[in-house]
Amino acid sequence: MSTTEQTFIAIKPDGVQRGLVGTVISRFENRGFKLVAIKLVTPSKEHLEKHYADLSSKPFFPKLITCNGPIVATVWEGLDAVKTGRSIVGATNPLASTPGTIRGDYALSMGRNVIHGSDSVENAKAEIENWFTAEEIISWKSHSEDWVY
Ligand code: RTP
Repeated sequence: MSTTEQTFIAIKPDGVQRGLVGTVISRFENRGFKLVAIKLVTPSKEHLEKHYADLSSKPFFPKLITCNGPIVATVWEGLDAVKTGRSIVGATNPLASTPGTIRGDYALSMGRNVIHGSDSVENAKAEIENWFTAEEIISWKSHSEDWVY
């Protein structure tokens, strides 16, 4: 069953450095999702450790939690935002990411894959809480919604 959801999408340091912030935002706007939170942030190691806690046993974890520049943290809202968001993001490994997805169009390596997207509604909730306060999530009426749905 389709439900209205929120998902956490972050443009990673490589995406920011490459000037892909506008491109990523456009992809989500164009699909019909509503932006409800956004900020540029240079995360601490502790913040990244919390975000990637489920990957703490992986050999690449130390690299993952080493901050090498600002990221753009965003929250998007809409029908099936988590699953559809993941399909806009594309597969983790650029060898498997389909052209037309963000990673399929812009990424060539696992460590520099431009973007993060929540992979479940439960993780989206936890990630949104990790990156934003409740006051930073803006509830607003988009007039285009009536034409998307
Ligand atoms: P993300 O969390 O960034 O959206 O990525 P994901 O769900 O598609 O993939 P996940 O397994 O959660 O991995 C998180 C990030 O870790 C890096 N990674 N490197 N073998 C490797 O070197 C490796 N595997 C994963 C990637 O940057 C991946 O996005």
